[in-house]
Amino acid sequence: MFSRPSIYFIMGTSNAKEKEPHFLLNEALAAGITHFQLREKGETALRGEALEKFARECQALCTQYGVPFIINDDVELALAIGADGVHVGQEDMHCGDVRALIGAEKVLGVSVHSEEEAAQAIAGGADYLGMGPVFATISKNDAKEPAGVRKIIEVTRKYPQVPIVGIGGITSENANEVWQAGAAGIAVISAIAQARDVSAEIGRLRDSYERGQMI
Ligand code: 3NM
Repeated sequence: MFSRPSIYFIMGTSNAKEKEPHFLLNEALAAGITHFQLREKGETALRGEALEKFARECQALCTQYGVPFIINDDVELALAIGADGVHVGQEDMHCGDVRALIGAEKVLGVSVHSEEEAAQAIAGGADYLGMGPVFATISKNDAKEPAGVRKIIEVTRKYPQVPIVGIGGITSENANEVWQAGAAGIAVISAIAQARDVSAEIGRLRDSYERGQMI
C-alpha cells in the first residue's frame, strides 16, 4: 500500500487557490501521485450534500487512476461513499474506534507526534502513520512546532514494518531529508497545490527520493 516512494497529496477546496479543485486533482493524478486525501477544512469548507458531491467527484477521479481515496476525519462520509480509507489526528475519533467502524479492509492512517502515540496508533490498528510537521507549514493553523526528521528516524527504527509518511512544509528541495530518515512517503498540500507546474513538481518530489538514498 505504501511502496517507496509514495507521493501522498492532500487537498480540500480551500487549498486550490488559483485552480479549480477537480482540475488540480486531475493534474496531480495524471502526474503520478500515489495517494490522495480529501481534507476539507476552514471557514469556506463544504458541508453536507455539497461535501458529499465533491467527495464523490474526487473519488471518481482517483478510481480512474487507481489511486487510493482517503478521507480526513469524517468516518461517516467515508463509510457512506465507500472511500478506501480514513485518516485521523490525535484530536479526532480514537483510532481503535475508527478501525471497529470501518472494518479490517479499509486503510487507516493516524497522525502521531511521538513514539508513544505511534505505539498507541499501531495497537489501535493503524496501517500507516503521518508524522509532522517536519518543517514549518503554511497549511495548518494549529500545527505544532516543526519537529525535523528525528522522530521519524526513531519510529521507523522501532517499527520498521509500519509505513511512515512525513508531513509539513515538505517540498522537492527538502524532501530528500525525509526519505533519508526512512519515510515510505511524503504528504504535501502546498508543494503541489501551489506549484506553477504541477507535473514538474511531482516529478521533482519523486526524484528527491533518489537523492535521499545517495546521501
Ligand atoms: N498536518 P503543507 S502539517 C495537514 O503536522 C497537515 O500533522 C500536519 O501542508 C501535521 O504540505 C499539515 O502545505 C499541513 O505544509 C501540510
